[in-house]
Amino acid sequence: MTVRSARRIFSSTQELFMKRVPLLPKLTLMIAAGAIAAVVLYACSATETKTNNVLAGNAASKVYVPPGQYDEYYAFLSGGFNGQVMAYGLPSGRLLKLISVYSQNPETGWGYNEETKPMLQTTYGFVPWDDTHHTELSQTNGVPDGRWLFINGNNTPRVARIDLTTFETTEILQIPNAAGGHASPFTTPDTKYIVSATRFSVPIPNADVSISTFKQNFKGTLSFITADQPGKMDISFQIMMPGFNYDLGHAGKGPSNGWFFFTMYNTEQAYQKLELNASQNDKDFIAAVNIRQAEQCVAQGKAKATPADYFHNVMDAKTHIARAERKTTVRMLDPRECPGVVYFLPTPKSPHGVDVDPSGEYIVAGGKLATVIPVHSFSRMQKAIADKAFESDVQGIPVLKYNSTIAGEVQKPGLGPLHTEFDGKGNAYTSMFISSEVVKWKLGTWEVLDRMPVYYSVGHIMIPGGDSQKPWGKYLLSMNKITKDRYLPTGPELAQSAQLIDISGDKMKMLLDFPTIGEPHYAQAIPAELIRDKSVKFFKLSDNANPNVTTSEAAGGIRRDGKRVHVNMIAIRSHFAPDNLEGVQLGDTVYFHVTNIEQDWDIVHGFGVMGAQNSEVVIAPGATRTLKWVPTIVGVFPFYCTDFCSALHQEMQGYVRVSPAGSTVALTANVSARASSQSKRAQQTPRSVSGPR
Ligand code: K7E
Ligand code: CUA
Repeated sequence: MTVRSARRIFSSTQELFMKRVPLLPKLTLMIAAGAIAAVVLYACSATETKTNNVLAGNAASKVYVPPGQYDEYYAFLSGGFNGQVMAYGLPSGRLLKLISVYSQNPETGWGYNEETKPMLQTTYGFVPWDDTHHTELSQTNGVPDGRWLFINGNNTPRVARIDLTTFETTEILQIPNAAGGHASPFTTPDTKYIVSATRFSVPIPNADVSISTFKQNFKGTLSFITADQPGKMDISFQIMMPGFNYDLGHAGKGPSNGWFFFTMYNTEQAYQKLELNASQNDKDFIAAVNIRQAEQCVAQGKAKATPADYFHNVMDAKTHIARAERKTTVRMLDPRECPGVVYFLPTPKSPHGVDVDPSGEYIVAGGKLATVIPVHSFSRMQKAIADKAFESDVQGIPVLKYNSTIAGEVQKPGLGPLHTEFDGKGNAYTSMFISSEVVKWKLGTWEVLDRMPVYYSVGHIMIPGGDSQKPWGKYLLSMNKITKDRYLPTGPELAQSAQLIDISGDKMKMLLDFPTIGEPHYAQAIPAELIRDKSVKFFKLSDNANPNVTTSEAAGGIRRDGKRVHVNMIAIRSHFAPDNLEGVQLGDTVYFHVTNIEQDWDIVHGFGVMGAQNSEVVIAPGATRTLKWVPTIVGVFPFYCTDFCSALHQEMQGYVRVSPAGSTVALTANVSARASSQSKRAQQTPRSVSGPR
């Protein structure tokens, strides 16, 4: 009980007295009522403290993972405007790893070292940042399988694949004919396709036109990307759509498998002051895309080969070097040429999320300005299509009647419904951005069952597997945009937060509150055993096909190629070899190719050189990483290991001497006495790799 509700008792006690004993002097009454209220208040606060402590104790034990023990789930939270992905353990909320995707990361050298730079290549050149919104686990038969994690790039539309055996980004595909890859990278139940839809309509192909020609010239596209073969992501086809804003998507499943649903807003086609002008229509749409029909039309040659400009970047599994390939065409489908490929379902009002329940029958929209949560029925939609229950047509796309597809509406759910997840037990949970709560309701009866306040302004919520056919419905994670007074102040900018809620019982229970990095929009989670045991511990040195690999100390060295100087170097506890380099001249570009020749789990070395206008690199055991360095002044510059790897980590260092251009100092690479003696021993045995190149 709170002080406020105790006050309510106080005043009602007062009223009671007033009614029953109207003749008593008012003052006596006040004193009597005050005394009662004080007792009530005291008793209440005492019980409250006790109950809270008991609750808190319970909650703590439910999220407590003792030192040395593993979490039950891996959770992958998007990093929002930091452009990366964070892996957390649940229920503890422990941060396990920041996975570099679209943003350069000086902590590891991602996007700074030569091997990974091509991953960030786009038609706009090297793009060192993006905005990630939605993580999506690959699925088999509609269930997350722990093979890959996909993540969208929202700003420069891209999709990325993260390999969950290494937790490394292995592939990035740019999406052409698009602007704002927001409805992405949601998967079909077999991971045959992931999708990306334009958030912002633009001229397609993009062109220099007046913005006021929006209605004539601006279009949207829906991209279907083949995703089930690592290294081979590609745009299978695009569908040209009217110039609206496309927001979110989810695949059908079970009976609706083969369909994809996308929300859209700004059907008003406003191009200025959208806040006002795109909120006029009472209903916008969900687009229902028939994938099989699209595939058929593509097979019949109805998709036009359309010029497109985009990059496909792949990290080679053997060399650990990324290559970027430019592509020039896509197949574009016009719904007018392929009847039955898209239908519009009217949906109130400026819908945001669209979520399909585990049975595949219900399609739930989050109408952020709507007063209800509208739920469409897939079977009713099919009947409406068969009956041609159309109310109109938008650029060749039939609009179904609202009443012909709607299954029900959740009444008075709260304010600002955004996203819905499912527990697999017939319940749905919807985030309410404006009223800052998670609302639990029942599929089929649409009744609200429970509410949980969250702090504050929740965006997405996530149940492990909660958008799949088999949710693990034990926990719900609420990802909140605003934390205000929740944590110790850290200046004007505060962390976003995640809150873990127990949903195993009838009533939701708040368990844990932890700050997050960047702004997680969506997240995915999966039982740890589906990933844990497949985790790679080190890269086999014998499999390292990087042309600049150095597999033994004896193989290290230095060589000049015009103005380029290549250093082949190994790192092992606790030295580099070679560790003294001379003969570098001003005007040279130096490439340090460092191979970590350790073959042991978690033995990582780093490499940094003084004055480098780059970053350091971190090198996993068995891997080779190349740091480019352009010296700007003459002198002697130390380099050192940046990862505290061993007792003699501080000894893990070397020097590189830079002489004036045209100097006669010979190009030499010395190794330390210890490395040198090891080299001699190594030289007596046959070497798999020839000396410095
Ligand atoms: Cu609602 Cu980008 Cu999915 Cu943010 S999005 S919350
Ligand atoms: Cu190697 Cu520190």
